[in-house]
Amino acid sequence: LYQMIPLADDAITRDEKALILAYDHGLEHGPVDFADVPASADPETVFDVATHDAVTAFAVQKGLAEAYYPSYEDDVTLLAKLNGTSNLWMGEPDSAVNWSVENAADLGADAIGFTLYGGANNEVEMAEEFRDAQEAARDHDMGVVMWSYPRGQGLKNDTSGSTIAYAARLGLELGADITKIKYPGSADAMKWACDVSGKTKVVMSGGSKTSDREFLETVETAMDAGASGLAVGRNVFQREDPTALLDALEQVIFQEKTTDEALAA
Ligand code: FBP
Repeated sequence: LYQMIPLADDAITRDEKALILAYDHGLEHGPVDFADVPASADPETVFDVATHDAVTAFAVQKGLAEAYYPSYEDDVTLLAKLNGTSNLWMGEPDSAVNWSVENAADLGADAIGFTLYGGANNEVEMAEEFRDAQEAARDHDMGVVMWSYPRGQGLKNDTSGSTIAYAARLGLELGADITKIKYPGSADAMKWACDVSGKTKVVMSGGSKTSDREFLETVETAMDAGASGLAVGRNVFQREDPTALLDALEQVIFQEKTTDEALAA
């Protein structure tokens, strides 16, 4: 008898696709990311944005989850970003593990997020920390999302096609359900990164803010190349009207509409 086996990432996807809203920038970049739209410094503003239908998961660090998630648990799917480091850190790329899987599960998180800086001097330690988190997440039936960002002394261009394909493959090799990669600059390079990811889904990282059209076109290209969605922060919360862009992203990611169709709607 055929039986549907639930995937670990079911809770953070819809129709096998994901739109992860990321809001760990206060740690990773500092308040400078909130300067253009000061309301975005208030976590409640962005938790409200995360209640949009298009958002399949909201990625935050522990402090925001503890303080704000209890008021939103019926409307927001929590992705616990377990590690992260401030931009004040000037050493070799590394990421402190700020949050345990057990604590995240107690708070009601459906998935974990974990950064791996492949190629950094600390890659070995980070991979071992990822192992612990990945195995604990499996024990709690939580999805696993890897922020796979090769960087470090030896990696001058961390968005070349070969580096990004390697980043994508690391997610599959180490047991992520979803790997978040930077856009490697072309449809062909994105397709190769998706092709080498096997059953692990690939989502594109949003990056610094661009125009509506430019951003949607890149997302459309990534989706056509085989991506399963997007993990985006600044391109949403740095807009005066994040809802309008999420409406358009919903069409491009979940309804297979073109950028022109999404902008015309
Ligand atoms: P953006 O869409 O704003 O790029 O956010 C995605 C993200 O991965 C965040 O989770 C994280 O804070 C940030 O990018 C890290 O960016 P970087 O390390 O490249 O500066």
